[in-house]
Amino acid sequence: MARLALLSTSNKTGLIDLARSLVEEFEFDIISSGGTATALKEAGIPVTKVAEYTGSPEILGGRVKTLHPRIHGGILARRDVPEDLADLTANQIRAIDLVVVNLYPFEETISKPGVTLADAIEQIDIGGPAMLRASAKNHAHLTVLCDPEQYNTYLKELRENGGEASLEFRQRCALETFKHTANYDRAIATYLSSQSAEKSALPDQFNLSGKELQTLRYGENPHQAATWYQSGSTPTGWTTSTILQGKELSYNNLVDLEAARRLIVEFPDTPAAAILKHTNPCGTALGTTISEAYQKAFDTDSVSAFGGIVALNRPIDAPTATALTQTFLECIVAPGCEPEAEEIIKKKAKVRVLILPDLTQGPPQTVKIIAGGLLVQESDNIVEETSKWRAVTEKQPTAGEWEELLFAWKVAKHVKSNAIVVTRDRTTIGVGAGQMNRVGSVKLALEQAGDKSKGAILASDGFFPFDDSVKTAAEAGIIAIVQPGGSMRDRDSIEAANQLGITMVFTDIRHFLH
Ligand code: 93A
Repeated sequence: MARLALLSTSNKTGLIDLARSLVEEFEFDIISSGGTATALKEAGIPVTKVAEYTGSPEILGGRVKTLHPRIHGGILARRDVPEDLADLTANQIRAIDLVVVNLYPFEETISKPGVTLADAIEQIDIGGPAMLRASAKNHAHLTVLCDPEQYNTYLKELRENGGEASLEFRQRCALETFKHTANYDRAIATYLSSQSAEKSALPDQFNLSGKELQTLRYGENPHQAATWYQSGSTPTGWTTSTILQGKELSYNNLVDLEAARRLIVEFPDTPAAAILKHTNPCGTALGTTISEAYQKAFDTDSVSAFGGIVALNRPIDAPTATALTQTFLECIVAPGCEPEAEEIIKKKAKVRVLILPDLTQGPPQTVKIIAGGLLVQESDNIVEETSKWRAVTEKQPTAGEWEELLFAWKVAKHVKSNAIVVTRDRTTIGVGAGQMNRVGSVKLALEQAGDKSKGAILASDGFFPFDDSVKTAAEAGIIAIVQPGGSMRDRDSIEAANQLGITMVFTDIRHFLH
């Protein structure tokens, strides 16, 4: 007996060609729900209506079309279980070999302006997902297709395998199908929760849309598989970026790019450049032009800049492009790129260049996963205001020093704790990151700054537990310090600063970053 295919599709794209091949090339019989059967008949393809096959008419205005034991029995029967086969025979049910369903267009419907709740509810497909899930469950015995894009691959599979779809192929289709029905239900749940006063516990950004943006080559290390998903229902942030050129983006690239983006948006009013390695800035600077800012950032630590991630808050112009091509970089992100600059960077074909027109679009929350839970916190988006800071030493900062302190403080916020940043002329000259004791980070930052630390400014993301950091800073010639304050021994640090002629400011806010 010929094999049986069940076709029930809302989106009729590719339907006729598929059905014609099924009938003419592979000798399938076809059964279809009302609208699909009509479309096939009009194209001259032999088809039996589901209602004729089951003997039950479509009822409730189409709400019940395929929900029938002759359909679901034909899908779910295990062909290697005699009792199942006996049930089929006893109930005059034919085993179904192929199920092709695509669902009522729920998401399209709710995206239309003025859609009512009643319209949306009518577009919740019940029979379609039931057939898809049943078929995917029984993929050991049949093939399920849920998207017109799969039709040609399926026909190719039959042609290459003597008219049969391999188990591996059927497994892949089953997986696709469960992802598809899961997304479909998620879209319904998201929509309904948006309609009710009771919002879902997790914000929309934690709803993986299920849209795989990219299978990444690997994760943090080559033995870790990784995928980039879109979060939330609409594309935002990096999902909206354009890739101008370069090698494929990696997991680490994306993590670094995000850290770079967060840092660079601290400086909206002035051309600014940051170079990051392993999410820490090895150079950050402001300039009168973007190329000046980049050069200053690069000069902070030209050794670490090798293989770095660069973020610029102004479009790349020709002079900046020329400077960028002088060293090996992994990635560059900017809000734009002038055509001349594009030509220059092309010479370094491997460097990834991303255009992100709106660098400020960041997640409102961040998340960490721990065993058995998610830790969700607000992003560290506090607006820094020097007017709220307290100068706690006899020496008070000059107007210029206030600005420099603010610059250093904003950079320190984006350095892994314990973070110490030494700056002058709105340029980092030393960065101490991720040390387990604060004075260790102070020493690292000052060592990097070398002679340039004389007359420079130092920022600390957390308070000084002892006066040792102040003393070490003074020895190196630091003239002003910004730190949160709040230690039991603040007095010791303030006294040391007074004795050593250093200015110190408390922000009363700390910026741990782990
Ligand atoms: O209203 S339903 O949930 N009830 C059903 O029994 C049913 N069976 C198939 N929707 C149902 N379908 C869906 O109808 C399919 O998922 C497909 O989207 C659509 C195809 O209908 P037609 O063949 O009449 O165009």
